[in-house]
Amino acid sequence: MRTRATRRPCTAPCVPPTCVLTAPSSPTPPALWQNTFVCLEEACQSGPLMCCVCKEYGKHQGHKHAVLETEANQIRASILDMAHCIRTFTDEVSEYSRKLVGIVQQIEGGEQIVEDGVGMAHTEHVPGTAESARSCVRAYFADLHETLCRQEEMALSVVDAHVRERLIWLRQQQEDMTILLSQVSTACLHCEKTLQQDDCRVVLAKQEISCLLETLQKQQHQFTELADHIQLDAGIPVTFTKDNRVHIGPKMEIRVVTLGLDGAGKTTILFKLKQDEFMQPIPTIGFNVETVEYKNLKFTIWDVGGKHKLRPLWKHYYLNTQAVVFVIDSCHRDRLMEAHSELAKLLTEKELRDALLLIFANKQDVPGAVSVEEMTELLSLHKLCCGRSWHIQGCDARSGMGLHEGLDWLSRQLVAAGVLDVA
Ligand code: G3D
Ligand code: MG
Repeated sequence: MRTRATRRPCTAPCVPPTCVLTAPSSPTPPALWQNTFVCLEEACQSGPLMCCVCKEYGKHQGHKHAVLETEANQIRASILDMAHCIRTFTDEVSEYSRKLVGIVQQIEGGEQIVEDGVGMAHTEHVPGTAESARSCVRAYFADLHETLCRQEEMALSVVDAHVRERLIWLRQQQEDMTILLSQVSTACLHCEKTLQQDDCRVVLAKQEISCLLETLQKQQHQFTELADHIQLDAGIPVTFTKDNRVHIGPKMEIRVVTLGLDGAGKTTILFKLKQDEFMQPIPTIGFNVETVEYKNLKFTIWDVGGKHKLRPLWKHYYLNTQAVVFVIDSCHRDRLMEAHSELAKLLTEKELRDALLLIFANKQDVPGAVSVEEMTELLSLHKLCCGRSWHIQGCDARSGMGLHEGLDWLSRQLVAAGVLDVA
């Protein structure tokens, strides 16, 4: 398909043709006889023509003057001198105006004549940049809409599966209770019958009755235990994660891995969060794992040993990890660069691409500890963590100062809406 020159209606202001200044070809008309001189006084420039009479007696008496023809020729020469500049200036303005017309056409788009394979010309609509930008916005939101619809379907299927399982369980319980009730009433009938019988028969039924009563007692015990453990509640607590997944249940489970150099305070943080009391940690050889419940979150925290030899093992804990807690010893300035290089390595790991990063600047209780601001600067954290969700929190693992603030940040990043209990 060949494209011919585009013809669109011109919407730009009309550009005047380039003016051409040339010296007059015909002789200049003669001046009126009395104006033979030109006054050169500054004050007379609004009416500079003078005649012989003015020069001798009139208002120009004693003023400097020049011959009219000479002065006029000088002015003509200076106009012609300017001609080149004026031509360039006019060309530049015209070129700029043409460009403006072109840009407006490119933004608005329009009709274009094209030739098809057999040489037939027809007009075709060429989209302008405005239309392309609108299409780009539409495509973006269509994509978003599609993703949201898919996420909504997935979330609904999670709710449906939860409801289905719950109803199956409840109906099973209903059936069990019906069976239990019928067993109890059969036993009651049997006991009632025995009560009506003569002494001999009552005595003969003793073993059977005690067996029956024992079974009933066992069943009652089992029922009480079950009833104590199960909360009969029609509520369906729903939580949304920031990536639009739905979680059903009072606590949302989050997998977190705690990393950092040996001695940074990882284990102390874990113990403090778990027991809310300081326990003297022993150097971690493998890992510690604890579940810490905080607000509507249930963190499964993996505390992995930070000694040099153990660091290659860190990667085994990355899978499905939603957050990394990186602990730095703020009072060990000479190990900051080592911490920086481990953190930098960590951030290149593919499996941790979407993981949140919470940095604990630990041991803030120690005098002379590096402050959060200084650490951010020293480790170039803005540059290092660019493009990911990260936060640095000062803390003191021994007293627990700052730990909950860190977990609060994690919870804010993970949960889009609090637990919405649909009761
Ligand atoms: P790790 O698990 O990262 O290797 P640990 O680190 O939790 O084993 O802690 C290493 C040492 O630092 C421990 O002291 C611990 O008590 C101490 N520590 C941890 N957090 C803090 C803190 O916030 N402030 C202070 N002052 N000390 C802290 P020991 O003496 O057992 O080596
Ligand atoms: Mg440890």
